[in-house]
Amino acid sequence: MSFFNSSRFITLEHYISSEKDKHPGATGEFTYLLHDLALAIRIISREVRRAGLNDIIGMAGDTNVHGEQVKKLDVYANEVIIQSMDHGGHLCVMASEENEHPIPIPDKFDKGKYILVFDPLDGSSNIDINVTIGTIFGLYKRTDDSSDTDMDTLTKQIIQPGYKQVAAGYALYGSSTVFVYTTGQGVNMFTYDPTIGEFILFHENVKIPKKASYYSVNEGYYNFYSDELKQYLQYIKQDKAEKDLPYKLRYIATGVADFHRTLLYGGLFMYPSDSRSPNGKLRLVYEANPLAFLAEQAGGRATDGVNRILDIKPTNIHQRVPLFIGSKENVLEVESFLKGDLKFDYK
Ligand code: P6P
Repeated sequence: MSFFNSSRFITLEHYISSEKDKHPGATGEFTYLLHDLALAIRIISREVRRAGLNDIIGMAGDTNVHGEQVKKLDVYANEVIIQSMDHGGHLCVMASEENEHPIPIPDKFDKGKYILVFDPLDGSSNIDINVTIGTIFGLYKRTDDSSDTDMDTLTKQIIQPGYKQVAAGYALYGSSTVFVYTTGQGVNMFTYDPTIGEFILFHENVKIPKKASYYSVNEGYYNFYSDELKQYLQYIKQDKAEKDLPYKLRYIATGVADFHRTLLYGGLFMYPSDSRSPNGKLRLVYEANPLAFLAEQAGGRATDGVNRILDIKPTNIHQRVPLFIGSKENVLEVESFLKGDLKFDYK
């Protein structure tokens, strides 16, 4: 199945610039910001691809041949993004999965009107087995012109509901490096060609299938799920070809990779709450909200099982949220079981 639907060689920079024209009054600041972010992703991609090699060339233990402190890849990715984005003059604050508190812009740099939230390396538990990992980001405009930089003020700037995002996207470090983003004008996908150092458009205005027979969840936690969710999981395992059942299970355990497959093939990716984790595991601000913006832009749906993810008002930067995301009909189907409208007597 080919998703290539662009017959022109268009680079990410060219596409971002051309999109600027679709935003009346766009200052171009946004264009520079995405350009800087794309640079950070190129640098992270290079290091991800060398990760195994780094161990061989003497980055054993926690120091390399130069006696330098070796950083874990997710710590390295975090620093690359911060150091690529803090001096462009476009941001007033950042928030990262790796930093407990907001990341202020150093006084020596100009500040701008945007706020960047990100998970620098999602799926880092998969790094050592060479399984796809990724970077997730969301972008907001500041809510007021306060120049205060105390942590409470900066936190208030960050914890906006997801529908306020002006852009969101992710990079996927898999068999190739892919960059996917939206500015509210649809979802576009680019593949990185390291031989020319450019991201090339390969799928424009991505639309998720309305429904598909794929589901993605960690079935290992089945016994901790609600009975309503168990009914759903048993229902989709039935041998009923006329209802496109059973669904096929796919689970990478890198959320952004499970989402990417769901965006292209359709179906449902979920990380539900369970009896041990009442709010699930995924983070609202820098994981669920960016993916939810992309899903809706591609014609899909994203909820916590009841509420639209993008409408949830965060109470803190790192709060967790249950996530059901993917094809609209697949998400509505699981929601019908969760609220008891659909039942399946599997006992
Ligand atoms: P589990 C990766 O560690 C992550 O945060 C997400 O990317 C992924 O969806 C989830 O955890 C996997 O968690 O409990 O299935 O191992």
